[in-house]
Amino acid sequence: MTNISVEAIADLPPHSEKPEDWKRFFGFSTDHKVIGIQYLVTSFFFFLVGGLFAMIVRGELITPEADLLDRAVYNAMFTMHGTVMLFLWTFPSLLGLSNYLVPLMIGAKDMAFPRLNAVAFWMVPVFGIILMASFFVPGGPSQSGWWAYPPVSLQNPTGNLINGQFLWLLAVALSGISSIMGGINFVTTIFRMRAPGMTWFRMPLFVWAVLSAQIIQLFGLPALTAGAVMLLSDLTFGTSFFDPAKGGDPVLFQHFFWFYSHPAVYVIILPIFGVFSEIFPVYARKPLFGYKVVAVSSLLITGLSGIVWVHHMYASGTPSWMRMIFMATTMMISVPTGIKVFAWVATIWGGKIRLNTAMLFGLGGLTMFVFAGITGIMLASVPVDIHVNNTYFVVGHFHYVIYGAVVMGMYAAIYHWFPKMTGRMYSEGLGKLHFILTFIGTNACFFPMHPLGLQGMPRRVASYDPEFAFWNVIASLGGFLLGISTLPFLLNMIGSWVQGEKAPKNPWRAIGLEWLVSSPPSHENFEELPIVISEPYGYGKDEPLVSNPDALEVAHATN
Ligand code: HEM
Ligand SMILES: [Cu+2]
Repeated sequence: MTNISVEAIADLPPHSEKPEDWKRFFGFSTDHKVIGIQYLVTSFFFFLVGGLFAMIVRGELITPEADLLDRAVYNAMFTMHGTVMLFLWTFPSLLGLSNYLVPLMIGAKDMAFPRLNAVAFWMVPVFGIILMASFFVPGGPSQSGWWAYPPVSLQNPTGNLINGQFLWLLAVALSGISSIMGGINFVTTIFRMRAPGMTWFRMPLFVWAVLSAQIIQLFGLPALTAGAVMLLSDLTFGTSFFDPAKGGDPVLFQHFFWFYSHPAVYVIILPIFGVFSEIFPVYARKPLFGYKVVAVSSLLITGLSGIVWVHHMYASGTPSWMRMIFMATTMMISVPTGIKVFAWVATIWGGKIRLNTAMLFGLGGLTMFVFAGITGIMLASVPVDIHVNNTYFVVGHFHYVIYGAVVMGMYAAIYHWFPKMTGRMYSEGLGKLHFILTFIGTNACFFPMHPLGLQGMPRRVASYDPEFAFWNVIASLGGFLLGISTLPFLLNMIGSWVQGEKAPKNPWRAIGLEWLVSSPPSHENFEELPIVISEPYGYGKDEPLVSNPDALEVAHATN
């Protein structure tokens, strides 16, 4: 079966961009690999910005009194921290990874709509600037948290049209539009541009995961964007969709918000599940256990993700019968998720494990995810959630997911594909130092939040009762360690890219189309399309992946 869209390839601009030319990273490029790296680098910049805000928040919380910042500034800090981390780091960095890998992994020469792809990327710095501009308007940035719940988010004490909340809503709406463009592009690319022989069940699991995640974007984002626009209208034009003072319904906003924002956590975690599925077979040198079941479980998670959002609203006056239904649907998601965890453990089990930096981050991320899964099931149960709702327990749970699994999984991916992306090898010594600091820092920072929450420390407060001081000091020290942990990473990435050892085509002896082409790949990826003849993850089976490897190689030798 051939799924090549001729029109889409003909749409590519005729010029050829040489992989050695670094200037192309600073301009409007339509090469999915350049766009992928542009996304990754831009989002890492914002990761550092969001991290700086986190350091300020933890700096305030190292003592019980609110002595470092004004309370309003504190509120702005955690709001901007959460917003930057989600909309400017997590989503764009995952899009960057997906952009780089998906066409290579399915044997395509580019994404289906290369120009749309570039436009979607360039919107990221634009809404980043809009969001940062809120530091310079009277009244400062939004203080209502990344949830932006009304009626708090409808307060506008300055009375100005351009205020922090307005800019926040504008940035979020633009981010939604950019992500919808990305969703259309990925779904089309995966459906229409697979190389000959790349059937559904020969597709790498990372591609299955990206497909499942991007389907969520297409059904969920319209709800969030609609909610944001209605809120913007309440704030700016005095309509009363959500304003209780004028007869509006603030809980309605929560439905709009969580109908998207719960599934969004799978938009974030599914690609990381995909990374785990790619990395474990390579470094354990075994086929992935239960490939087809793992593939289908991604789609199952996508389906279930749409019917669980009310678990964020157990304490919002939701009637008991409804809470019970959503508790049941939420618990159901642990089934396909558990299947994946089981498959990874079975893959690693008894393998010849190579503990390089990429694998360490993969294993570390998996461990952290399992821990977060346990606290997640606790939060899904109505009685537990009623007790710890809006305490630090919740903050601890989601940072285990988002730092432990997502950030560590992202690091695993960056190390694993670094030689492919840059044509250079990274330094294992610096990489391992980075891993150790990250692993200790994550646990020291976020574990203490669980006992704090169980003891009743509320979230989003600048000061607290001195009985909570002990765990908060540890959390703050852990947070600062995490800040420091980014230094060896930066040093490694920049240093190795400039003067690392030259990387061969396939340094990890991995199986996958991306490893058949040169490092870094040429502008067109494949001179001649690969013809896929076997299933992925055939470690130890000695089967060729494509019937024309020589054609691919010859084409690249001339490049
Ligand atoms: C060094 C790393 C980090 C530290 C020390 C840290 C710390 C914190 C703290 C203390 C809060 C405030 C909790 C509250 O008042 O409710 C918070 C909130 C939050 N964090 Fe982090 N965090 C870090 C990394 C991340 C990352 C990587 C992400 C996402 C990718 C993230 C996403 C969030 C979100 C969404 C909130 C909620 C903000 C809100 O309530 O509006 N954090 N974080
Ligand atoms: Cu949820």
